[in-house]
Amino acid sequence: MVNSLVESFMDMPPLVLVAITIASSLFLYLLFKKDYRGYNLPGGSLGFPLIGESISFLRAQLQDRGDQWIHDRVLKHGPVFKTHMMGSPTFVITGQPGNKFVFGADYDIMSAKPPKTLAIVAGEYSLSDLPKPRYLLVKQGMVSFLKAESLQHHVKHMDRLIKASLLRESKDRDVVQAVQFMKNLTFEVACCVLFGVDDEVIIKGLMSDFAVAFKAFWSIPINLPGTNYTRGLAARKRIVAKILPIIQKKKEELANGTLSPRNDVIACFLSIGGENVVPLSDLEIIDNFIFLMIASHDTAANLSSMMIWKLARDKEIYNKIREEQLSILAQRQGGDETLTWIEVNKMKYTWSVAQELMRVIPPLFGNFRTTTADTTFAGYDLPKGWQVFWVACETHMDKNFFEDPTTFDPSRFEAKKPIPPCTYIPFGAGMHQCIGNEYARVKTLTIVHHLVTRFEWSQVNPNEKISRQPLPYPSTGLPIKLVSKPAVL
Ligand code: HEM
Ligand SMILES: *[C@@H]1O[C@H](CO)[C@@H](O)[C@H](O)[C@H]1NC(C)=O
Ligand SMILES: *[C@@H]1O[C@H](CO)[C@@H](O)[C@H](O)[C@H]1NC(C)=O
Ligand SMILES: *[C@@H]1O[C@H](CO)[C@@H](O)[C@H](O)[C@H]1NC(C)=O
Ligand SMILES: CC(=O)N[C@H]1CO[C@H](CO)[C@@H](O)[C@@H]1O
Repeated sequence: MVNSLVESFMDMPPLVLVAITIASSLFLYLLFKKDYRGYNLPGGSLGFPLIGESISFLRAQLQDRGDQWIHDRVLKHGPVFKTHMMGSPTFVITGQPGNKFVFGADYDIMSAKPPKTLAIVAGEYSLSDLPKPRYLLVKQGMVSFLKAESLQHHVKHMDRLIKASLLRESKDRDVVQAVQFMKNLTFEVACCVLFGVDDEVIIKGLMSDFAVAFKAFWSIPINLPGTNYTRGLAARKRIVAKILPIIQKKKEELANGTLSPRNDVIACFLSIGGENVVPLSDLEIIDNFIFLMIASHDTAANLSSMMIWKLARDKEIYNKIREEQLSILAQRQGGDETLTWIEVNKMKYTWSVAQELMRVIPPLFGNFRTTTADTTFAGYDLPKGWQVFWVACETHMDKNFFEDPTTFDPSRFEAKKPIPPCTYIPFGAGMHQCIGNEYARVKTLTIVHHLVTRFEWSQVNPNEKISRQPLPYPSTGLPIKLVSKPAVL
């Protein structure tokens, strides 16, 4: 068949051959690229049809050259350029004006819908898939737990869990895989504190279900037995089956007054109501439970393990942090065995180290939006349906905003001069800005507090490489020797 086709090509007059070649490339062109004549698009390459520049970008990330990949194109094309990633034509928008544009865009211009695989595992009602009015309502439910006024009542609980977990881990193992340990700890704290689920058997079960579900996000959505995607869907079913009875129980406890409406995020969801407000359905609660678990898990666990990494390598910073933490203990007025909200807020230097770490190595490299209408930015046309990719590295490493940007200097966050808006964006900004930043701060500071005051640790592989895929990725999972030492006070 192929042979005869080739033979018949050979027989054709050259002019016909040329015509066929032109026609077929035109067909391919129309198939893969819509016609954007008349649009003033920025510079950049759409790469190969379908795969575009995805592979080149992912390879750069793996070699920890993601920042450079972006920067090379900014130098060539300016702060806005076009490319093709994850199956769609994409605008990469960088720089302060660009960040302001993306973070300021409302639903009529851009949606923050995640990739399809995430929507299927997290469910059709998860936060970023909701229409704006419902989005605002569900987010209000999350914020009523995550805002500082509520969160401060959970510091003791968080502190007890973290201290116990660190002590257990240091007793049980000679070498601790810090990345996995911080994931386990983050998950346990999220179940107990964020969601008010403290049954150990259920937590263990959820942990293994989520581990399978997390794998499905990066999978190709093909529903065949044995694929990560199909396993992810099955894991979602098991998660739903575990959470439904918990929701039911919380409903009863809220009704008979044994559960406070601010006890945890699920209680907050169940307490949403009022005039003209349709309460959240069980499915809406479950989908957003899963969504929050996804939004909070890797990012917060990453920050904690990166702090462990940084403090193991930089004795000067370690000593300053230890000094700050010990002085907090020294000022403690007897009695209290656990950290308090006031004490957490005194950990200014420790947090400035975490902030600087997130400047140099942001847990989230960037994120996608999709344009919902034709729009313009910086003189360029952005057609409807394109992806927009914002990235943190360009402004984080811009010497106009951060003097001597390659130097690790936590004091830039203690300076009186405020950081210009939309230049430091580890938590994003604007409407979709992270609402878990306070929770992440309290959790990270509590872990560091106990680590520096009660433990000593060192890296087993001091030369371990850290790349991105796309989160910061220590190549051997950051093994550490963790030993507890006698309490100082
Ligand atoms: C160090 C830890 C964390 C980092 C670096 C981080 C980073 C981010 C970033 C950059 C965004 C904005 C995404 C965008 O605009 O495209 C975001 C959104 C969000 N984060 Fe976080 N996050 C962290 C922890 C958490 C935690 C602990 C929670 C929940 C308890 C959480 C919940 C959310 C939610 C719900 C959104 C979506 C907000 C919206 O779309 O309105 N995050 N996060
Ligand atoms: C994390 O939790 C899993 C499941 O409970 C356990 O098998 C594993 O050993 C834990 N890893 C670390 C480093 O704590
Ligand atoms: C499933 O996920 C694992 C771990 O992320 C990965 O190594 C494996 O290649 C994936 N399998 C498929 C078929 O994508
Ligand atoms: C309230 O409801 C919960 C869940 O049904 C039940 O376990 C508990 O005993 C009830 N408490 C009171 C005081 O009625
Ligand atoms: C530093 C760190 O903890 N990196 C981890 C961040 O999360 C991803 C995804 O789970 C891991 O692969 C990294 O090792």
